Amino acid sequence: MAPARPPSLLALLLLSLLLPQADTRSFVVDRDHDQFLLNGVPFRYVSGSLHYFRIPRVLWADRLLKMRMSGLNAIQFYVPWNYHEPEPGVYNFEGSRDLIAFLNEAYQADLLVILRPGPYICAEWEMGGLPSWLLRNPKIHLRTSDPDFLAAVDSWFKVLLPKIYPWLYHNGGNIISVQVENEYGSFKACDFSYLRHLAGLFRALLGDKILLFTTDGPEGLKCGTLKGVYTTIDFGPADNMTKIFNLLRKYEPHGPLVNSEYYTGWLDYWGQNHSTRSIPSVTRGLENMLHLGASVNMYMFHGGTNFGYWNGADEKGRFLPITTSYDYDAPLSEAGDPTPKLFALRNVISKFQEIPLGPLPPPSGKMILGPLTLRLDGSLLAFLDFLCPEGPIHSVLPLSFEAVKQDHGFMLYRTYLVNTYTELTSFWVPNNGLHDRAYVMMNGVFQGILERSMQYRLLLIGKMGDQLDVLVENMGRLSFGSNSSDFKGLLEPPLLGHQVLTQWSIFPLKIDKFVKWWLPAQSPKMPHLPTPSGPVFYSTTFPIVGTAGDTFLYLPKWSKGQVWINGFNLGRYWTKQGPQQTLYVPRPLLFPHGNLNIITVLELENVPLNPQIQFLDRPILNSTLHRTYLNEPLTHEQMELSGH
Ligand code: 6DJ
Repeated sequence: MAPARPPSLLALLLLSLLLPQADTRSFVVDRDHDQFLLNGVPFRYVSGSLHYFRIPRVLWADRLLKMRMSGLNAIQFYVPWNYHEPEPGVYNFEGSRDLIAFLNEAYQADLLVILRPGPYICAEWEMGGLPSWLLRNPKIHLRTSDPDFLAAVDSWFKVLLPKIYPWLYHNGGNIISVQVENEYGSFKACDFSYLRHLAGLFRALLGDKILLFTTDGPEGLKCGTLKGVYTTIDFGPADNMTKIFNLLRKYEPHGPLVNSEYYTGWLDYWGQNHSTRSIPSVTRGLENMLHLGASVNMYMFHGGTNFGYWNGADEKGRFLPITTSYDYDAPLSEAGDPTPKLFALRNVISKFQEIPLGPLPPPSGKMILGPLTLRLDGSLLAFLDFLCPEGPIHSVLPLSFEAVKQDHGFMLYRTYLVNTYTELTSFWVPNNGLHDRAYVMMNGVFQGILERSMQYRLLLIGKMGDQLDVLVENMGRLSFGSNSSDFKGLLEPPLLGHQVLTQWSIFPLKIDKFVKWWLPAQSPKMPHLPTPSGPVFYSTTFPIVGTAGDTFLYLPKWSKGQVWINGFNLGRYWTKQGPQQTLYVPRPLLFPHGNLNIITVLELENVPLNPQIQFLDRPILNSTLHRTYLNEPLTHEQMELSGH
């Protein structure tokens, strides 16, 4: 690897004029006294995680202020590589991807920064933050010293790290430490030359002064730690703190104890119960660690939202995609409201360090609207020419998303039957080769779904020449639990009876572009579709009288799909599966004062008889109940269920 070019003297001079005096600033480990020193003075951080990529940019300052007012003196966050390098060599640091603006806002809020640039971040984020274009080379070994992986990592970090260099604490910025990889010890490869390569790269691009560290769970310390890189650990309130810190001491005998991820809550999977962590358990654990003098980062302090297609997934015996909400039962709710957990934690923190004077901003105003009736725009198949204007790719065998450079979303696979099937014949994808969910149509008529990790088969009849369409949904690439790459699409040719289906036309769909361009008024009045409908677009326009507020979109009795507000992809809903029932709609997405807003829904399975939606003033994240709250106030029980 070529040595990095240091920033020019002029740049450093300008920087030292812009930022506070750099030469007195230092953040180091004091091994003699098991503590950190900030500018030579004993220091401990009480930090919280939030992810700028899960929060609309206009709300960053609000969340940061609330975190500072909660008594935190630092924040910790990841940098997702796939969010910033959408194509090899193409970088995006604009708008909600403006990492430097975020660092600056943290600076304004008087918060230090613990930075976690990966390259792998886990975080329940699509592919753990790695760009899916890496998989265009199907042989690549992610998170190892495979030269192809390292070359991509090196060129990314040669763009990213010089940007953050001026923001290092000793250069006058707010970044006090930088994490190398993420829970690497939990990954089976255990490739020390990869970890060493990363540490070397960080040193070359960031210099010798910055504190580098690793984070692992107790079982990951063996493969996740590296000499010369400070070892920290992660664990939650239910874990045995004494035992785990004693174990940490075997790897890092001297220096401050650090829990880099103290879990205030936990993530949610579709189809499982909503996760919570009780306030007493979380506060007790924090108090114990602060008593020991440990530095702590709370994961998450504010969770945010997996907008668009950005959710990750885990593999635990089966494929488990993460919900759109990343509320995490965190102290600051998904909508950025202080919760009782926040006040309880702030109270604990106040026993150990000063809390800034002044009140915490109150919860944001919430908006109730609707019910609104949506109008059918048409079935997805009817829009194929718009969704895939370049036309299909032809291939004897189906190709993966990665092979045709479709990163996210949906692809349609089409073939025509070469035989006639008069009796019900099973249709399926062998070897779990469907990633992740398929919506099957014969001559445009919806036949049902197939799903990854499930032994589903559909029973079809059809005659020679009939058109078979398989719409495949990528439900988010694995972020944890698998040691192999998560390709998407039809990874094996489907079978109809004993017949291997070949001769495919593959349509990569640009649905987000289409939604931005398509106006609901363009659709003529459409007749009702048969039920279940299969993939269909519904939409409507609606004005907001006066100002807009944060709100929660509820799609009662809708099944599963994707939803956009004013062209912004809010994410996936899966009312039928739960536990999440509402989608957070941040107020900046809405047009106030009588202007028209557009909502577009892609329902994948079945539209309710009454195709209505409603905007609620509270989230429902913990229910799979198939009842409608339309026009009714929530019952006491439902309020409790939704954490209110
Ligand atoms: O570093 C990880 C976080 O990004 C640690 N962690 C969190 C986030 O993903 S699940 C939730 C997880 N690690 C997987 C191992 C859990 C036992």
